[in-house]
Amino acid sequence: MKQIILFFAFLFTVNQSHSQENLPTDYLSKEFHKGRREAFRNLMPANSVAVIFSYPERVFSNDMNYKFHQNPDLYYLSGYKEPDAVLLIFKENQGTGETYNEVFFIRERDPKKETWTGRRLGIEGTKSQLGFTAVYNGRDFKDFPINFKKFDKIIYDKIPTDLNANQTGFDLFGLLQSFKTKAGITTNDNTSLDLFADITNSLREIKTPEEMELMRKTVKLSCIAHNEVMKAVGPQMSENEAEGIHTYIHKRYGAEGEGYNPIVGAGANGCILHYEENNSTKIDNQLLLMDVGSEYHGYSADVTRTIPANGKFTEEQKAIYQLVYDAQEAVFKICKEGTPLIDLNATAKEVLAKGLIKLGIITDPKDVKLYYPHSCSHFLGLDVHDKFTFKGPQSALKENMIITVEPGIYIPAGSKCDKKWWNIGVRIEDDIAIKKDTYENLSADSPRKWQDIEKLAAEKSTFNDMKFPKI
Ligand SMILES: [Mn+2]
Repeated sequence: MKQIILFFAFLFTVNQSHSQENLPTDYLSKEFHKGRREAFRNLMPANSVAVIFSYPERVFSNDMNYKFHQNPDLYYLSGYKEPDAVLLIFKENQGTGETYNEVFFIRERDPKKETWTGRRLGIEGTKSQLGFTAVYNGRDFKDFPINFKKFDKIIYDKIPTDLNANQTGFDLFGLLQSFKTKAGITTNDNTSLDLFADITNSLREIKTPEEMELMRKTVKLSCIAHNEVMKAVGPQMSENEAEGIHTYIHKRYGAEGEGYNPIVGAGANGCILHYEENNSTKIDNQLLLMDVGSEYHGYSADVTRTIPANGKFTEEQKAIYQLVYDAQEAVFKICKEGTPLIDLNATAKEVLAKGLIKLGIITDPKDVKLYYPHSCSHFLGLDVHDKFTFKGPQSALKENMIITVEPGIYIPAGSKCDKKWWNIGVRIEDDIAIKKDTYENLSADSPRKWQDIEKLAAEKSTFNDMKFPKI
């Protein structure tokens, strides 16, 4: 027992005397986050306050939580990556004497807990690393002198309703309770949701140069992962292992993880749009559809490649693949500022319908939706399905937006067409930065032409030579 106590005493000392070393140096800067708060404030109406909470922690199993993921809006506005926090942004300066226009209530430092669950930034760290001036511990929110009732508008997002208080009472649940009491919110008053969404949508849909740099990085390293799997994959490999190569490479390049659950599906599984089991033990001589993208410092890539496990497309696979490729090329051509958002999918659909008719798979162009049931594009950034403004048919692409272009064709077994097409599922997805008169394909590092994929598949991968003991 004494040894154990000594051990913890040792950890405690280490924790107290050393801040963390060898951290990544390319996080978003505090100036970035400050700039985003200023932009947010500019869009707020007069005499208003915005209240932005961290995401809740969620149970994985018994006393283990899922790895915490910050609310992307709070991360965007602050850079803070811990739970149990609330940020207040005021339109006008508050207080007398030393005035302030933002206050941040964060998770209190607790050396004992930090020994178990990791370092906390605390008040000092939030001031020095994230550039805030008015920072308090969460416990101080309850009695902090803010008269919410004096504001014409309180701007906040959806409030989670399924949380329980922990022992401290100063966690997210406690902060939410204090907010509701202070602001006099008795029901789930959602009147400010539209305004919160309008502001965050209009900011986040346009990427700043700093964000663009992180987007380039997350997409680039995801392409490296796709390319390595193209080389490594074979009929004997499992879906799970193919996924593992992706996730290994993401981490190898410093990504925190994936922006969404990877979809790695062979043959029939490739025809299931959000297939996430990835548990087929043998890919066999089938097509492998991989929709996998890393999350790097909060920013998600979203790249899909479809490859033949044995390195060669069959004639039927090639025909479908080429059709999806052509649809993607047609959409790329209109990727520039001013193109109405609704034109993207209309273009993809038209090419796919014509092609499916030509191949004899459908006769009525309307039936394209049987084999192409989703849409062509979404915004990309801190969320894989990122925030954007849609105000009807006039909403158009703008410079520095990032969208995906991802047509696909999925022909499950039993479809009303020649059997030779069954179990072919193809999606090609790239991440596109919109410019004034053109576009930039951020995922151009991973081959899209079937000829280029076959060429790369013929190369050997480092992973082919890895040997592990049998179990
Ligand atoms: Mn996507």
